[in-house]
Amino acid sequence: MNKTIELEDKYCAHNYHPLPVVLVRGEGVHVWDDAGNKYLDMMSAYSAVSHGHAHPKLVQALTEQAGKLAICSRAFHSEKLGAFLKRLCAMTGMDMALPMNTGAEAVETALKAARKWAYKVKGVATDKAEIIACTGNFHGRTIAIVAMSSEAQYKDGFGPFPGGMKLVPYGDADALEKAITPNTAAFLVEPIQGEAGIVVPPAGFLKKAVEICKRHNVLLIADEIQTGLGRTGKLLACQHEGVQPDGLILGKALGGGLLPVSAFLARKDVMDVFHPGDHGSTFGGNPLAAAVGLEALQVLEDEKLAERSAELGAHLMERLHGLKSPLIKSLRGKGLFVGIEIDPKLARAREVCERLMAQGILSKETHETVVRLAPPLVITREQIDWAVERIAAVLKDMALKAAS
Ligand code: PXG
Repeated sequence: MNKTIELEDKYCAHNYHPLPVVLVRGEGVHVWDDAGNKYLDMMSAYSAVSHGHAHPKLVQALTEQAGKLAICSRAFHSEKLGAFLKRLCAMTGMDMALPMNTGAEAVETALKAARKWAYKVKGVATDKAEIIACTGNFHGRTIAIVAMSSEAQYKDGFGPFPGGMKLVPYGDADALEKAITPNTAAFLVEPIQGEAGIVVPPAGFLKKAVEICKRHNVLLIADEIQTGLGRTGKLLACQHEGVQPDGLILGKALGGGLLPVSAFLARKDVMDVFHPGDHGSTFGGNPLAAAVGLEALQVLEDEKLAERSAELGAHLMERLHGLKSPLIKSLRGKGLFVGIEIDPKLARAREVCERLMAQGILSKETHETVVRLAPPLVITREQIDWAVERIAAVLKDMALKAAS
């Protein structure tokens, strides 16, 4: 075993099963391993690297701010936090934002906001508030969040769980309406389920869901940690259906591929439930995060990353449809957020990823059957074509093996 991997294997908890490659450098859409091999990154750290690795403008914003003031905590004001959140609110059509670091923290923030809004504004009786989430959801890994999971492994050994969570089948608006009671605070939903395997709900689902939520005075909170900031071909995936959520959760790409930066955004009447001391985080909204986040939004607009994702995602999908491999059971996604569902009778998605790695493409399977393709949004058409040729060769080889 490679010495670096051996060390990690010995001292790092085994809560992941990485592909056997040690990455040492990244630039744009490429990463390099410790032996100097170059790979096309078709995963972008689960969409955290939408801007590409080491984007020069983002690295400059980071280093300039790091040399000036990196961390000061929210006990004090800092120069760029207001400007960053103003820009974020203006771009997403929200009134206010609460900055955090990781996705799970921002989801936790959303849950707390929804509950407090239910008690203080909607008038739900103490401790009766309910949150409705969807089967197949992935919102992170805290205890409150895995309490909402329909995946047995995410919960196994971590109980007891907080109550007040309900699940409805993803994509089923009627089930949502049936599940709502006078105690329902919020409906939490991913516009496209990433971890579930790039699952796109039936057309019109989000639009119906937002109408139902409005009718019952329930907050629709969109978890766009993975789908947001251009990944699916619009700034927000909700915009494919013209939906403006009451609450919005962003993370991953908000940190420009350099830092963990997340935020919960909402209408003013929701955000106003928070008073000093109710909620927070030492690092949330730190000067470094604000400087990088602000520049990440600027680059997103300047380089038209959402538009690129729409155009190049359509091209990638068209090319993949052209492969006609027996291994491909279905192709799903929007923009540069694509899942290739592999027929489990013929091959394992993990093996596809391992073989792609040998061809210079990094990706990661999800749920044993789906190969995820979500490259940095700065990828070019030529680079996509290069990747599709290799994907075609790998699938062809594996189809021959499966047939023999
Ligand atoms: N919501 C969604 C939709 C996500 O995809 C989270 C919340 C949680 O974000 P944080 O920053 O707390 O991981 C995610 C995360 C992993 C992993 O390595 C995480 C995600 C996707 C795939 C793997 O645990 N998404």
